[in-house]
Amino acid sequence: MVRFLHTSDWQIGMRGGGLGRAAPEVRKKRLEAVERLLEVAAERECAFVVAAGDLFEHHGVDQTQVEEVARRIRAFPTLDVHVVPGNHDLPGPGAIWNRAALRNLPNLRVHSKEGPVALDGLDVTLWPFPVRSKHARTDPLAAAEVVADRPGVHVAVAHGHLTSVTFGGHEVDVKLPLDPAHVDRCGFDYLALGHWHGTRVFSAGDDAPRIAYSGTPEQTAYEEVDAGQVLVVEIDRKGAPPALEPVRVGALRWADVAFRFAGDADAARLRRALAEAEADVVRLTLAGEAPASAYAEVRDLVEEEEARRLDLRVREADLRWRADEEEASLAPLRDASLAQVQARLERRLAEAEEPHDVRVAREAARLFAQAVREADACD
Ligand SMILES: [Mn+2]
Repeated sequence: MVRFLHTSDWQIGMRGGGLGRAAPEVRKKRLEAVERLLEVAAERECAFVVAAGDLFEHHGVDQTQVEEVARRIRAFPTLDVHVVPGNHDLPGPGAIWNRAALRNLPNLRVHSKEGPVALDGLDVTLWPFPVRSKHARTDPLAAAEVVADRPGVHVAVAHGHLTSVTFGGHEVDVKLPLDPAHVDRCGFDYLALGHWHGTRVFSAGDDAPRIAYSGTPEQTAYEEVDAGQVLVVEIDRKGAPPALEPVRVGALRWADVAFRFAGDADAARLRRALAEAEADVVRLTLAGEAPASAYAEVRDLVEEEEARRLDLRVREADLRWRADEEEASLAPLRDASLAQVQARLERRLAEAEEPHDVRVAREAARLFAQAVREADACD
């Protein structure tokens, strides 16, 4: 029996990642997830770790981050980490893998060439298929040898898109085809994949779960499903169906909250919906037609949420604020200069398109109307 841990896509060293002020914390969480996955491997007595590419975002990753990764791998000296580079961390001159901090790690083995790797003391052969070019359009598995009649467990490791599955628009410019049919053709016991960030398991011809994406250990985007995990893989003997156990190692919780304004008490309903979203990073999509009278409460609520979450994104392109007669508009004003200001504010509101501009224009109109009413009351 052999048990090992399958991981990929650590994505260490992201630049902005579209996360704004949350970026430093997300970077820290990714390093912690690496530590946690190594702990899981040790606790489950995994014989080794396979890491199927994109462990680093790019070759220019900050030296501190690289050393933080190296320090964590070094802390588990009896656990060999077998890396097969992906499209973000290609091998070659100038590659991140050439940094001394990584090169000097005795238990980190970077496989930048194809060809069998027999693992010492184990009845296991690894078949790495590193990415050589981001633009590769040929399937490296097509040239893979048949191992069906060779003794021992054979584990292939690759990075790219399974040609049998359509996932959506992720990295559409990157063509890294992998045909799962080669698993049957060659007789691999397991194909460990990287590139997709959610855990996905596929059956081979014998209905056994022999093909899988482990997913990223720490979720990196809202679109990812079942991210934040690693796979503990157990194979009894050559040809036996692998047993796969997803283990959560990610710390950050992501949530997509969609809210449609539909009537009275909307602000209270929105408050409840947000309270129910137990997440560190929230994307709030507001849609529908909201009464202008709810504007201040919704704005306050969004500010509270921004303060209490690691990150909050508000999308409101499909949200319309219904002009509230008493709040935002006024009867025609007798004072010529006030009427001029009023006309300008209304024009600005009518012309605003960007959500931010609409918000500013609405707030200005509301404050103006309030000021005029207050002045009237004093007269
Ligand atoms: Mn990739």
